[in-house]
Amino acid sequence: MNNQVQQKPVLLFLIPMYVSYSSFIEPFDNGRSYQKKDGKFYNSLSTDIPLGPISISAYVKQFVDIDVRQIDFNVELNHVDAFPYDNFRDYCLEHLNGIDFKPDIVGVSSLFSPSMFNFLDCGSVAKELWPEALVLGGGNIPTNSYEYMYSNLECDYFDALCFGEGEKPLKDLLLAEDRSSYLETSDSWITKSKSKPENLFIPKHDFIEDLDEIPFFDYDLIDISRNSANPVTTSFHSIDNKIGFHIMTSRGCPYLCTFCASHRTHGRKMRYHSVERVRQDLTRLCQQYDATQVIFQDDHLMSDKARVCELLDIVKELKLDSLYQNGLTLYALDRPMLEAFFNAGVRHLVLPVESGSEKVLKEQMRKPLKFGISERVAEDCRDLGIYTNTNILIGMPGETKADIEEARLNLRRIKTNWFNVACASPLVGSEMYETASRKGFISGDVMGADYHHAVINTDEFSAAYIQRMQYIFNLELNFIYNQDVLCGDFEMALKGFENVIKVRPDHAFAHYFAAKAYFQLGNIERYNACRNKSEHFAQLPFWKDWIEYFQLPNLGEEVFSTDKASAASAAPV
Ligand code: B12
Ligand code: SF4
Repeated sequence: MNNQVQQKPVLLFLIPMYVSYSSFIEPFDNGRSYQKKDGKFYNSLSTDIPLGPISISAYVKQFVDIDVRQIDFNVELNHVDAFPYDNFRDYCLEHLNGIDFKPDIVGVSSLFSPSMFNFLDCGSVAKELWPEALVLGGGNIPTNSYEYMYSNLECDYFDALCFGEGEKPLKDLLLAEDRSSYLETSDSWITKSKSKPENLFIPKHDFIEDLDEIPFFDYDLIDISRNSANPVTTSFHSIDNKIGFHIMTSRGCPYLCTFCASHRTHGRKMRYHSVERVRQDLTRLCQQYDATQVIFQDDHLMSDKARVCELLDIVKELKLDSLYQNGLTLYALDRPMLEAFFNAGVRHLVLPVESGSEKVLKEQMRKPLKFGISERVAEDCRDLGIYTNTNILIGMPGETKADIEEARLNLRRIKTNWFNVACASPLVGSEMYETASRKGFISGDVMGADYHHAVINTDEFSAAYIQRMQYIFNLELNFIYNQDVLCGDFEMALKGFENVIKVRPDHAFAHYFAAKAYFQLGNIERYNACRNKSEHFAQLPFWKDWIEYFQLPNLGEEVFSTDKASAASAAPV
């Protein structure tokens, strides 16, 4: 009798570090960072559950007996005590050299342009270590940049790159008798030879129309306790380090926002999981994985309001906390809808206001949104007790300095709790990228375009101007004209300031405004502590400049008025 056990083929998904090596080891001044045991500061890495690979895994396992594993370098790197490497590749090589299995297929998955070179490193290390393995790439990066990757970067180590969603293309590849010839003939796989311009190959999406055909995602691929130290979700106001499970109940978005690249991978047509299926998944996450919180990642959750109400009922019934990381379409958030969110326990929403200029919203962003709606939604949320973050972009091609000044004034009317102000980034795959590159507006590294660094120079403004204005907006909207302070909610304002201090302990403005809030609350001990810190950090040249720019008065001089409203009067005109 032959006792030899037939080994299943192993498919290994690799998730590269999402940020570039340089921004990992030298985090931006205005970004999130954390200190490792080696004493150095590193950029924060998001550790959201990668839904692409766990969806593909669940789908292909229906057809093929395969052992799927996954290494998410963002999770791994959040757990190392030091990073003594000169580049990501050396780390990747050492890590993968140490694993105790040999994959037959390696699937590198990446969604974000800044991770392009780490994505390539994963592919090249995989081929070096396991030359026999089929090395594949998928996600937004190869979907949008396959030509550039094969022709300019000569990434021969990738046997093929997947265009768009990967469930069906990978299933068909795994089932193919001759995988090499399948890759050469499939419409959704791009190989080096197919990508040569003379072949005129145009890849096509191979979507699953009814998302219920994908079984319950393979959450077993991740170790949730390691993923849960997620700097993104822990920054949510209502989060108390709970274990959050990401889900996506629909795919696609019909809108045409010029700065968005999502449609390139998922298309513009809405596709859904049925409400019943969402109920089953959420119930299973609660029962089998002890989930207490779910994080919806849908691009356009609000496309069907009646469906959203049903989903909220399920969330409520299962007593789940729920987060909506992507901004929800504002026009759909009328008062009854916001009440439905509140009744389902939602206490935090992200508002994609994007601009304070109607002209920019309409002409530069093609966003179907009236500024008045944004004002109303923020006010309703405050009234109901839903904390809001508001996303703002500045520096779109076609935006003028006058538009930016108009936005700067108008945004002071949005009664949100916090603003996230970003420099418009030309995401590869977006219309904005096409426009900006056609007009020669892009300077610097678009692959690194991650909303922290301005890279667009137009006839109207320079990237340096946008970079500076982004920080002015940030300081002005979050500190000088902080809406919690203006509304007299000093406790809430303090949460925001303390959050900033947690990630930037030398933030002189956060200490300054925290001191003012403590004073208003009558906590003189904390007032003194924050005031001392603010004065200490105000000596740093960086903060000296900004204090001078905003002409911040010395704390002791104006704060000793007991009139609460005086906090607002400290704002310079
Ligand atoms: C959730 C999400 C996040 C999460 C993290 C997601 C994660 N870990 O998976 C967080 C909040 C961290 C995040 C952050 C950011 N995000 Co984001 N995000 C998304 C979002 C909304 C959903 C991703 C998702 O889960 N999709 C669902 C799954 C099922 O699809 P998928 O991951 O694409 O996988 C499918 C295919 O890509 C493919 N595939 C994927 N991998 C593989 C591998 C193989 C081998 C194969 C064959 C196929 C394959 O098949 C999968 C199944 O169909 C997308 C938009 C979107 N709809 O995809 C934007 C998106 C990816 N984000 C985007 C951006 C710009 C950002 C930020 C820069 C935004 C910011 N302001 O900071 C940051 C960057 C983070 C960083 N550098 O650290 C852009 C990226 C475009 C680009 N070229 O860079 C997108 C496309 C949105 C947009 N507006 O265009 N994001
Ligand atoms: S930004 Fe959001 S609403 Fe606009 S097209 Fe992209 S997914 Fe749709």
